[in-house]
Amino acid sequence: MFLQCGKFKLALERPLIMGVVNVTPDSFSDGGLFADRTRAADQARRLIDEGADLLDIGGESTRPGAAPVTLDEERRRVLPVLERLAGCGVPLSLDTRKPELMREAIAAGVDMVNDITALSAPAALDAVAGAPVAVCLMHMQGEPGTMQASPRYGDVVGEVLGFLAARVAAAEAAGIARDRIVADPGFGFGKALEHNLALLRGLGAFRTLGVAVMAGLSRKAMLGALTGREPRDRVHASVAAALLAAQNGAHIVRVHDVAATRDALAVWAAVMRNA
Ligand code: HH2
Repeated sequence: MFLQCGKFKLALERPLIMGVVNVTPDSFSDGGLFADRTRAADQARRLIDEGADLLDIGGESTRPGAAPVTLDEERRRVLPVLERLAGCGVPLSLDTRKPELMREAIAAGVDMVNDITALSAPAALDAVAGAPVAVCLMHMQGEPGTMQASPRYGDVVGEVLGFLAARVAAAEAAGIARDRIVADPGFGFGKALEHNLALLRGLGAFRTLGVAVMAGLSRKAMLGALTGREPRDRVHASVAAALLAAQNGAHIVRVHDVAATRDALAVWAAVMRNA
């Protein structure tokens, strides 16, 4: 199995590491650290040195309670960073829900569009369908501003899976082949701790979608709830969560701490090879 990702064709035989670079003043885990474009590009290169297989660049924080940013502001944050990273050797993903910015980033050479609203904005499918970019379709219940107020599910795995199956079908109908699609249950996006744990436990079910599966647990509030630690001190918990995600079927793990995740996955992969 492989993922067609712009200029790259990624083999999905071992879990891939997506390194996160937030070009934002307010992201929950690293807000403000890389808001400056030079710092963001330096951080991206550091993550590549640490072993990132791909990078996800974001210009809008979607942490619970975050306020939306305007198109102009988001563009001003991410496009110069994408330009600086052109030819960096790994695929570049843009984390955005704005179709106009998707088009501009594709024109600037981005390899993947990661959308927390699963390309549900009018014109989003059209914006990405004609280019060879990969797309990540993520599940979210509600909106970032209010999503953690009272998330409710009967059967969380079944409901998230049903939503993603419908979005994969919509993407295919728009002309996006399965080998370009990634599905992500959206840990922490309108989910209480028990929902996140059920999704991590049941991640294997998402393989039935027949597309690459991504999991993003890095430094999230659920790990704070389990350890009592602040976001920057959740590295160990994040590595454990990434390992469990890989064990349970994730093809791609989206993380802030690439070096630590890389080491843990190297041990896991060696054990699995000889199992
Ligand atoms: N999580 C965040 C943002 N984008 N995209 C996908 N596909 N999956 C995720 O789990 C996911 C995501 C939130 O993390 P982060 O980017 O570090 O924080 P913020 O939204 O505050 O910038």
